[in-house]
Amino acid sequence: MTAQPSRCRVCKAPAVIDLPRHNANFCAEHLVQLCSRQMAKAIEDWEMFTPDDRLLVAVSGGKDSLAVWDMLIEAGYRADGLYLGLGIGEYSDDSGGYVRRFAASRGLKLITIDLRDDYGYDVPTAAVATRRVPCSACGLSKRHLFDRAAIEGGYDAVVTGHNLDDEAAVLFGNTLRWEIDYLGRQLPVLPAANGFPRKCKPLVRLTEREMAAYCLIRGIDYVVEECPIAAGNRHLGYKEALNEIERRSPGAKAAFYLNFLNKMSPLLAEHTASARGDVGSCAGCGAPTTGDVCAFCRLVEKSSTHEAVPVEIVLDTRIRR
Ligand code: Q46
Ligand code: ZN
Ligand code: ZN
Repeated sequence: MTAQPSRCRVCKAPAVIDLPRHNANFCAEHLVQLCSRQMAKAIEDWEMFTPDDRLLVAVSGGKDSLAVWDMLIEAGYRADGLYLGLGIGEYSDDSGGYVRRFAASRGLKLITIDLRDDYGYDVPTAAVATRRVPCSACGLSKRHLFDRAAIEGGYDAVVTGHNLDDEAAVLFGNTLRWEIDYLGRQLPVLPAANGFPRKCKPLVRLTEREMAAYCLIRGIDYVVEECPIAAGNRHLGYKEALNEIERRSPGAKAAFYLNFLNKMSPLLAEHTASARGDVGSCAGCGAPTTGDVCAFCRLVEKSSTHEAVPVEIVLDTRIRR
């Protein structure tokens, strides 16, 4: 007996992807439709933004951020891109190339900031200068510069490409340690407050695999390699663990995250609101901060005066750990 080719649930054409969590297969056209519908549902359910809003999409050159930018434009939203050059060797050079080519091919506006050119440091140097893991200085730089670009550019919201796998992995990590403050803030949309812009994650209902298929179908080229200094990152381990659970129980990952949002988040809201401290302005850059000088200005001061560190040194250090 020969196996029947799988068919699209909607139109019965040959399928390009099977999605066990939906217990269905889809052709290219209907997978793109499913992705758009899931994004629209997240935007609507969480009241992220409206077509009148001006959006700033943080694009890294990876599949998720390029896909969300593409989907927003296709859906008629006004969305510009923001690329931050992190100075992580060849990986950053390649990532920047994908972003620039994507923006140019679609005639989209792209804002570029480069840590080395504009602030005198890069992520490997900051990691050594602060004696912290690279992701710590990297994350701080991203948060600060995305917020600032959005406020200064008059954008209504910052959009990031975090997907269901990313959010479920973070939730898993925070739950393992019962990090109540982090859990309270783990929402697909954070409203503008205290000088910070609104932040939205329209892809939280879509998986990594679905986004990779979306990019393939839409002809979006993206950087496939992971960040070289992410190796050993705890989230990668959580993703693997969740993938194993998903393999045994399709749909478990989405249930874990989406039920958290529906059932647990409301219970944590009160705790989150009372945890907010007083916020003033940074003496250096004017950004909102609870101290005199914000963490980003302190990072710039420490890192820009440090001798430049090539990415290989940070890689070597990680391997020896
Ligand atoms: S935080 Fe860490 Fe990423 Fe920065 S250093 Fe690489 S892995 S790029 S999302
Ligand atoms: Zn179809
Ligand atoms: Zn500052």
